[in-house]
Amino acid sequence: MSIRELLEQKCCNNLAACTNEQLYYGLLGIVKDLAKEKESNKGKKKIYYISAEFLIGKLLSNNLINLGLYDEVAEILKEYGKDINLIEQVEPEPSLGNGGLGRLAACFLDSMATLGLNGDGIGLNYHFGLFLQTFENNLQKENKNPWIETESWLTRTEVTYPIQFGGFTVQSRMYDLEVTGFENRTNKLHLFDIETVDENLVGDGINFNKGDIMKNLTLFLYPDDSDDAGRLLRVYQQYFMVSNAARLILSECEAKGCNLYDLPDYAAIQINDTHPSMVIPELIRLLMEKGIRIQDAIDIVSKTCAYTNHTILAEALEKWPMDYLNKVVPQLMPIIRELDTIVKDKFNDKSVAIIDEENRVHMAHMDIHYGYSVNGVAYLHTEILKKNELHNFYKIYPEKFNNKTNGITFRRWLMYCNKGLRHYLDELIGIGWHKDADELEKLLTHVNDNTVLEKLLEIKQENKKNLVVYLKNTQGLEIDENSIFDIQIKRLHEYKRQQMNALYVIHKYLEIKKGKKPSTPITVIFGAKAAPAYVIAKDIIHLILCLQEVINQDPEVSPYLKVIMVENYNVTKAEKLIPACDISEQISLASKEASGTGNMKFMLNGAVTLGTMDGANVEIADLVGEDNIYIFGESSDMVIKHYEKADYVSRKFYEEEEEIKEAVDFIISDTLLKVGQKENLERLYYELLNKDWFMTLLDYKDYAKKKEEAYKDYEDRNKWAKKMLVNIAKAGFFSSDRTIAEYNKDIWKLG
Ligand code: 26Q
Repeated sequence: MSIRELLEQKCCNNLAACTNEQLYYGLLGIVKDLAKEKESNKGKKKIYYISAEFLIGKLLSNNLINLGLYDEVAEILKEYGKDINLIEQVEPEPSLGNGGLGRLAACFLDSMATLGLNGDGIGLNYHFGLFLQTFENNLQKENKNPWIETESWLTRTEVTYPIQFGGFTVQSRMYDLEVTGFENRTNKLHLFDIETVDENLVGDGINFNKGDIMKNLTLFLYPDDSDDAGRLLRVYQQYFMVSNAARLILSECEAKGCNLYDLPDYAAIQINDTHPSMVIPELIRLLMEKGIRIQDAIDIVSKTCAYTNHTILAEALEKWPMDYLNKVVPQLMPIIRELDTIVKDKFNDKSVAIIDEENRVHMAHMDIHYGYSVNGVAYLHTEILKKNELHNFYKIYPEKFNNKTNGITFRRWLMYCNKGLRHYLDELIGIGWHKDADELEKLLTHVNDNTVLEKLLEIKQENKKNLVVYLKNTQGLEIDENSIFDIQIKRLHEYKRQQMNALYVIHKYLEIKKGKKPSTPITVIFGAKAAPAYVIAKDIIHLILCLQEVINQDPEVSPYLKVIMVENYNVTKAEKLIPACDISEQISLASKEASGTGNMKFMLNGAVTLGTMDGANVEIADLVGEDNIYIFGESSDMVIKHYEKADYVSRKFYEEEEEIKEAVDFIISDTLLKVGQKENLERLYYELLNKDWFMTLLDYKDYAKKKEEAYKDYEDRNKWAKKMLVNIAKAGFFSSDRTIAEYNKDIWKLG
């Protein structure tokens, strides 16, 4: 049946009379069926990517593109006066992740299917995912964020397992999502759930009774924060995820006739950060239940599991108290103790123990000892792991350590979100880059071609116009399409230093007030969610919202400078912001951002990076060369030394630099206190002055200088367009197809 006939059959007979809802749900059904037709479970060995987060974003358009149907469907709908852009608005966004790590997992699934690899994802079916953010009185408010509807991309399966916790058992159920590859096979994302979850448990905002596991196990994605409340629930979630995963993996392998001693020939398990680490003892336990001796079970599992590290922030490296584990998973304790004893017998080094002197279980340590591969996510990050954070492990197992620089799927982050650029590239350099991202380099032959440069500027302008309309419609914000769009969108964290960007905004505001006006107007755009319990992060959001109110409403200033805080920043909003960006802010304190992936998305869409030598910025700088990036700030080596010597004193910078003092003082000025809360602003002020753990004031001056340089260069449109072109041309390296090909070649080794 043709797509047109399918649409008529599934949506309503007269397409012109269909509502966008009818069209969306009709398309959902059609696409699900077509995706399933390409399902394949071929191949002896399978890679299982286990992750607590899969930030997949909306799926309709993405699946249409991957199935090669997007243009055809859009065209048919247009004939009937329907706009696919409005139809896709009907789809709720599943926010099953916090940020980078979750979005990376989603890009990886896309690339595995695109490369034709036999690889599935395994995770949890959170009913509300990450909270929905609203702003009230210039403060962040959290609300629940439902996404599961009667008709959705999820398919209920008949797979269920009894999962045992200390004192009670729950019955799981597996739901599947189709993962379409670009012009290739369909893989699956398996999300586990329980049927007793009670969505009515949620009261005001996102508060709920954390004690009733039967009712709340998969209610929420537990947010990335460091408070103690709910940590126990997180352990329940993690064990539930990995026990289901382990059972599924063993049953699939056995169904293929695998002798369990040969498990590593049938399965590779990638542990995405430490959240799924309990899969190691759980697999050992299940193998022992099947009659395999513990030493053999350990040996089998150690050849099957591989671990990816995504952070060097100590507070994010999971260490679970034995008390927690004794309560939640008593059946794992003898195994974890045995794994620890083997390590302690072998190595006389406390720093590599699994169970430490405070009776906490170090999940990463278990992964490194009992996995066959350990990887970081960008060159610098892996080097820091080897030289500093995990040095003692590197000395023991140098052969296990490897780097896999992150990547992004170009289907979503260029072909879909920037159709203007996509079509122009197709015209100019052909469509080879769709399958081989390195072909983007063909653009370089046009670097001195003014027609091409003009066209790139034109596409960017069009994207900026679209964003202006979008922000007007969604948040009632007025911005000047001819201003510089300077954008920082990512989770709110002190190490990412949104506060440094805000200090510059204050500086600029004060300058304009004094009569020094920028020759090109500037729009500084932020988008960020703060973990609900992360006090200072929420104070930084408060500061930005107060600045937005003061600056945008000041007629003296707003023609030259505007501040925008996008509400509820998520994948859908990123898809609109990134193509419209001129300057990409990647300003983390060097050594702290493992990789970053937003930086890659911006570059691919022709934004120029303003950043520190951190994470994958290092590789971006290397690829584009110093003329096409703005690098500032202290090096990671120096930063690490400052921490070692504990010699950074923020107050010194405040006292010695007038510009810094003025900006910091403004946080508690009458102007801001008029629109803001004293408590929040004062707390932030004192934090910057007395602690500033992520060294904002250290890098501020260099940051401001580089930013001014970028603003000035922007005015030479031709020169700027060349920078855009080089950034696009050199982005091929950051295709997640390249990353996944490397994982497969070095770690998974599927045929
Ligand atoms: C840990 C313990 C308790 C509660 C929450 C957590 C937790 C949750 C989420 C810890 C970390 C995360 C997420 C981390 C993350 O997103 N890391 C990012 O991973 C990206 C993909 O590799 C990198 O590009 C980013 O640099 C890194 O910050």
